[in-house]
Amino acid sequence: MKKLALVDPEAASLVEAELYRQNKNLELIASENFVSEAILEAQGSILTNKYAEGYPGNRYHGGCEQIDKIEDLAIKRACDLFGAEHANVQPHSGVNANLAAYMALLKPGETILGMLLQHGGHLSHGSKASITGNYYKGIFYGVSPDTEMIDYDEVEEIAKKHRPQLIVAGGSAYPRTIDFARFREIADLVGAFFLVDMAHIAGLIAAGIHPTPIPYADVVTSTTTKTMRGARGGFILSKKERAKAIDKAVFPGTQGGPILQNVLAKAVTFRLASTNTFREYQAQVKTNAAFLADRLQEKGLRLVAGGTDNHLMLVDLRPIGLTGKEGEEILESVGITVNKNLIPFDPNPPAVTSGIRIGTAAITSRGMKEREIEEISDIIFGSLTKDPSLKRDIFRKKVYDLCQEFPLYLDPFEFACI
Ligand code: DSN
Repeated sequence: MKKLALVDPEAASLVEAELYRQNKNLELIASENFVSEAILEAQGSILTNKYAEGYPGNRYHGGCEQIDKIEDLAIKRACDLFGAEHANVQPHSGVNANLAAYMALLKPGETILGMLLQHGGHLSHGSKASITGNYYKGIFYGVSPDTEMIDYDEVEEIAKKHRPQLIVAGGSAYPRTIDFARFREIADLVGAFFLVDMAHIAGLIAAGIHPTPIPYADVVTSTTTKTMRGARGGFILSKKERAKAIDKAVFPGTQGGPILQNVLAKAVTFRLASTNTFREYQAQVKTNAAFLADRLQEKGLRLVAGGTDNHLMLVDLRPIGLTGKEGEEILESVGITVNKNLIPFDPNPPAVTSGIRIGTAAITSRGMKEREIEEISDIIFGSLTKDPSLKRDIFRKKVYDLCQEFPLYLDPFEFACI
């Protein structure tokens, strides 16, 4: 940041302040993580100077010799890591990856059967609030009111009734394992394509800790952030037969030139994700999530779907008389960052909600394990009350001390990612 501080001290001081915030707070937002310094370096590299519309060997700009090698490297590493036949590493984000995949598979106005946003799905799976629900017709499945898990028989019933052209699995707040094989059977029954958006669980899948969707899905979309702990951006995996349509739908269909510094950072992300260190890290993410879920339940908090199989959990705050918004604000006041989140059958609107979503990917990157999780569960449970006599500064100090013990970005070679 030395150059930035010289050229634009105001901007540099905001980055410094954000680094301080990241360092001194416990990050429990399930979609966030701390990337290695290698990723930061790649994303800040001189590749930002280049335009390269098109694909390796077939560009609309000159001077792409090195760029082609970099994109080929990212593609090969993505295919090797996930066992896919084709990868497109150009989508600027997960939503862009989904948009391009829909464009490759569907005609405007055709029907997408996705998971209800309120039950753990994602805006880009056909919600009316997103272009995906306006350009295509979104219909939805949810979770069972009894188990709060996906009811596959209900998915089958809805699919048979509405005959969608595409079924989407995956989401942003579903704590249980997804049965991709069953989804494939349902898609085959009604002649639909099957797409898996694995953005949240991609790291677990890369490490072999969550079943892979690759043998079952026509197309798999993802980001390289979240559990992947890498570049800001998206990617699409598919069988060879869909490669041409997917590539055309990304460029020129929905994007212009790729963000090449991020393509480079994606290549680095896939390399890091193929190491034993990464597999151990993912195992600890899952262990930490299960441990935290158990501790919170032992203390009496209600978890949606009874717990977690992955990196995230949803806590229903209604039994302790709080809304999700209040829970998020209270935890923020003691230095814990989470997000308010709708829970299945939530009576509150999205700006209020009845739940909070908690994930363990970021704190595990800092090196925290069961001992720290035990303390974090005490802090969360102890803070979550409206009682004005509560001494929040005591919890704030505990969070601060924990963060001091696991500093961020002080020594690139010590930081747990390499
Ligand atoms: N949907 C956002 C989240 O999970 O936080 C990002 O994909």
